[in-house]
Amino acid sequence: MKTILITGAGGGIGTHLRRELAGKYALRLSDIRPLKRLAEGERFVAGNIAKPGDMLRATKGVDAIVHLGGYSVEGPWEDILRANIIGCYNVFETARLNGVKRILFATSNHAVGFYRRDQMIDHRVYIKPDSRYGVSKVFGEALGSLYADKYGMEVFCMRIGNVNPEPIDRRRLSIWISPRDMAQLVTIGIEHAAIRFEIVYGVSNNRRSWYDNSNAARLGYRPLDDSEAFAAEVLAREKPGDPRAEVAQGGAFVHLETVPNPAPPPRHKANKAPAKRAAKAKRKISRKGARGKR
Ligand code: 15L
Repeated sequence: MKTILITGAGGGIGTHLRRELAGKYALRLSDIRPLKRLAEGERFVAGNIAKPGDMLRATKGVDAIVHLGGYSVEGPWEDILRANIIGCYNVFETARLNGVKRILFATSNHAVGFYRRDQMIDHRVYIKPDSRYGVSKVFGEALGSLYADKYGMEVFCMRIGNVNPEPIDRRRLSIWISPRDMAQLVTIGIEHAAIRFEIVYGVSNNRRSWYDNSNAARLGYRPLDDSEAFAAEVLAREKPGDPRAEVAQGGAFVHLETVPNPAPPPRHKANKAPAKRAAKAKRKISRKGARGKR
């Protein structure tokens, strides 16, 4: 049985994959936060992707890596730099040092989110990131390309839409991927014999899709689900959004500076300073206020 390392295994996609891939692979789960309640066939390795030493330990002796770890939405540059640029580099570089050939990289629809919704795009279009987050995903794709060409690694980049048991809004009707379709795509990424460097879209067989996912189909991907089954319900509760977001495939990522992160990483030390300064200033003001009252 192959041993597969999943980075960021505690996040939403990791949690679905653990369930879907159980029994097929020995799963080595890595995350910055401890994972409790491991199932049979799972092993936890604590690891911060921003620390090369942690990743050197985590990637040792595995057959493939599913790299999900990182900052998963638009947010502060320092966080994205640390998790998605430095962290991504650490994963590829330590995999190379440990002789792990195959990496499945969780890139995102936000690498091309500035394409319009009325455009059909395939895996060969020029990148059009919609956010700093999207730029970081493009970095990972470029790094994968370099490691494939220069070091002979086998890199499978999945531009994932939104993994969820059900699509949650109009935009996600076009980019939704069910957990079982996600697991099918990941299995292809692990098992396909002829992968050198590939970009595929991580989406189900959605009627409303704006992706030509023929590269995934060529590799054998046959998604079982279609968001259309949920469309009436989703559209009935949809409220009009910002017009810029409504036009772009990436939605609100094209105009927001931060998108709420469902699983925020611990704050970096450098980012604590402004918060500390703000707290100090607040204490000073309240002391002044108290003095003023006397
Ligand atoms: C992503 O890339 C994010 O990781 C995920 O949290 C969602 O925001 C998703 O895109 C999306 O576009 O819905």
